[in-house]
Amino acid sequence: MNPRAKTATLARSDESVDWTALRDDFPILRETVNGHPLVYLDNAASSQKPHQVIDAVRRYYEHDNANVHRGIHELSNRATEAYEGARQRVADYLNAGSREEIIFTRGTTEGLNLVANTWALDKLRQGDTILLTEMEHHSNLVPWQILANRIGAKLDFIEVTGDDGQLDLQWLDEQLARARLLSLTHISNTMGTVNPVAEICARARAAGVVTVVDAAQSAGHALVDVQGIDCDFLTFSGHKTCGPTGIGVLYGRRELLEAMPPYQGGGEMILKVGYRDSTFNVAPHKFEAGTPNVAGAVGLHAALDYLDTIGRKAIFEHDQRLAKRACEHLAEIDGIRIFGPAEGRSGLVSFVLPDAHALDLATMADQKGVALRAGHHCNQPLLAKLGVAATTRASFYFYNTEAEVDRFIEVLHGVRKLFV
Ligand code: C6P
Repeated sequence: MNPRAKTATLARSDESVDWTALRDDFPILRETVNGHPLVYLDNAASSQKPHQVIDAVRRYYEHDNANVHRGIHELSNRATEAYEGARQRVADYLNAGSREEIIFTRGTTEGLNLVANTWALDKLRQGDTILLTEMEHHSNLVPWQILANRIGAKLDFIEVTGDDGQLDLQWLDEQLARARLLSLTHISNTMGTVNPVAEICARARAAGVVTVVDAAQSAGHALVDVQGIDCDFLTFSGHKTCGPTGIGVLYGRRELLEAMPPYQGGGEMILKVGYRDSTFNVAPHKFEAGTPNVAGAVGLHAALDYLDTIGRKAIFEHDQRLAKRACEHLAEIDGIRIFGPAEGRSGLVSFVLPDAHALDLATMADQKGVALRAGHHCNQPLLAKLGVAATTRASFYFYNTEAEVDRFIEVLHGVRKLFV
């Protein structure tokens, strides 16, 4: 274990939480859809928001709203305090060394594009290799393709072994020896695989390879400790962690951030501007041009408080328990293909039925109030490798219940009867 990792944190167990009572915090869970109680199983796409987050955003707009870092007036000071307070909260949540290592972005996608267009564009040269995995979301693939085409760099991939969704790490050291940067997902949004990112980043560090972790599917569900993982960059989205849309986070190791060129130009990111030249602000402000999403940061702060009050260990165990229950029931269906690892998967399950198309299934489940996702899940190359055009995905969160898993299975059986 890395000595800087946060060890004793958030160790509350699954059994000590009243999961059903937590549902009352989420107004949207009282919705009915097509005349049925909503069963929301599309949490990997976006989570729902507790009233604590909604109230925090409302309170900010009703009492503190102004621009940040600019005014000398009271409201601007309050807004600045709220914004920088949120930055500190994120630093604590990720166990970052300091809040200067936290950049606010629009989401995971922007975090990855930021690294590609700053550190990587500055440091990588023609012929350099960027190492990815075959299970990356398009957000962690397309920015690297654009960069590679621009500078003449090469892409290499850690292979996925098959339907079990494991990374084939047997060639990792050889691949790292040829690479300058490794960017990989912590949890796969299609397979539910939890990748051993700390082990992989340690091997990358030994090979002198800079690491980027896509924590879109893990930050709201599990303990994500940047010093424990010992990565160089890590990014996530607020909207998947009970926070608002339009706000996200990029963590960057301080030494790297300080040496990096800015991302976008504009207000906030400068120290002094002349007609022909400018000097830039220090990190993280150097990477946050223009008026930031202050209300989003305030909402994210409330969301992270909310998640830590429950406990991330307990949340992860709960998610896993629901996914396991769903997998056990799904496995009883003849000819079903379930993707992802048999053991240790995160709280989501993706599958293909022999007799019903994924999109038809999700459409008909919606008629019964069950929200699923169907399609390629922004994983087109992975699905092509697996030989499927689309899967149906159920993704769980702490406010889902066992009764909802059973309802999903019941609806699935009902829909199948229409096809066979
Ligand atoms: N996956 C899903 O339904 P943004 O859109 O920037 O908040 O997150 C992008 C992203 C990046 N990496 C991973 C692993 C992701 O799962 C996602 C978003 C959603 O699976 C929408 S496609």
